[in-house]
Amino acid sequence: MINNLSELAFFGGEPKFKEKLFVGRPNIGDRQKLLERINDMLDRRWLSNNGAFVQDFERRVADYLGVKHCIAVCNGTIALELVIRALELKGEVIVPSFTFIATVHALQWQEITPVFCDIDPETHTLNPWRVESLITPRTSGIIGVHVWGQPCDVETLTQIADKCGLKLMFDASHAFGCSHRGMMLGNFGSAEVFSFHATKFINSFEGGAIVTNNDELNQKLRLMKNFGFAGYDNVIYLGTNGKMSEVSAAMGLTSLESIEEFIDVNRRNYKCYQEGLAGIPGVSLFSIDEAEKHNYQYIVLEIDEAQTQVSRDLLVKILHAENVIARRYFYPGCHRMEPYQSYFPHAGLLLAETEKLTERVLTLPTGTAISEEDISKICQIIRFAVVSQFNSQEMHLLKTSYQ
Ligand code: T4K
Repeated sequence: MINNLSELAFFGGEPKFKEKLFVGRPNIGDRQKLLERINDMLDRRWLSNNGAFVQDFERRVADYLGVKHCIAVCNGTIALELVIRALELKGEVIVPSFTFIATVHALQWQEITPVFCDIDPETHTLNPWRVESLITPRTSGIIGVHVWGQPCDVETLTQIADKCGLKLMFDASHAFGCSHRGMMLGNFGSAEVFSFHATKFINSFEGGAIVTNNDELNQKLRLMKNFGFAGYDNVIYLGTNGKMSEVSAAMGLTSLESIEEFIDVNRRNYKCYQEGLAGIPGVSLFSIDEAEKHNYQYIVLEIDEAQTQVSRDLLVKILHAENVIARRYFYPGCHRMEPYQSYFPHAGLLLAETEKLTERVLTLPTGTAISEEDISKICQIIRFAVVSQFNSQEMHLLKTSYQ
């Protein structure tokens, strides 16, 4: 329990945590099993290029999602780039600004113009009605992002794409293990992309996957991720090196085998946060539809400064001082980062909800590295910071201190 302002680390108290608590601390899974796999891989001397672990990982991911094909790759960014190229997107592609920068870079890297679309403030995903208003003769596709594992409005986006002859793909980097109307994400659009980066729900150190129910696209992507080779000495596409290594697949398989445990821990953490934050004015926890499958991988808060008195940014400072390394995903929005800010300096005018959200949102640590006790302490810090009403001198100190 915190009773006095001087107990906050920001005002000179002992930090509530000795070690830093990070958002995105990796889940490890069965370490022994991983080491056995790595030994097996070394004994077999097969380290990359569509090895046995990669093939097994692809099969198991596809089975888990109920999707026809899974193509494992070296990271989520390359996965996005490969799908964009394989679908022959060009000209303009509609994409949210409220996403990790990789979604947008994957377009610009191929000299395709990202057209930033606003989001629905409830779901944090593309607002389909706004999508429609941005379509021009140069538009070739739409990329939806299931941010926090929250499904996009896939039905409306599919209708719009079909009606206007556009390609539709999804960045499902956050959404492994999540469903929409009973169907696993991974089954929508022409293809969906996952990230298995260390910070993700399922990780392969670095890694990613493309999943699709389209046989032709699957064939094409398999060749494109391996330089375009269609057999020894025969290149038939412009390809790249997108291959997943065997050691990554070994971690991916081990991670996948612990998926139920990870979900249980994340769900427990989510419930603890729900309880610990209940009733704090102006602090709301992003809600998860419990009727669907979910990975509970992100603990997302929205801070309404009009009610909390402390802004999101001051709260982040207070938490960091306590060694709780909360993050402002996805501040300030891709449209305010380079090169997009210079290319489209007025993009924000059409992104009112994105701009509001990037000022309000913060994510907190969860996963297997966090205990219920940790969460209870984090919630106490937030509650105290909001209800204690700083005087003007304290507020000045908070505002002017270096973070
Ligand atoms: N699309 C979306 C919607 C994405 O969110 C991402 C990635 C992608 C596409 C691209 O997928 P990849 O190409 O990455 O596969 C992190 C991750 O690096 C990034 O993968 C992720 N999204 C994004 C949401 O978060 P940063 O810049 O915040 O990373 P960083 O280094 O600050 O690490 C995040 C936290 O994790 C830190 O607080 C420390 C902790 N951490 C990190 C690593 C790597 C650990 O505790 N252990 C670790 O090994 O981007």
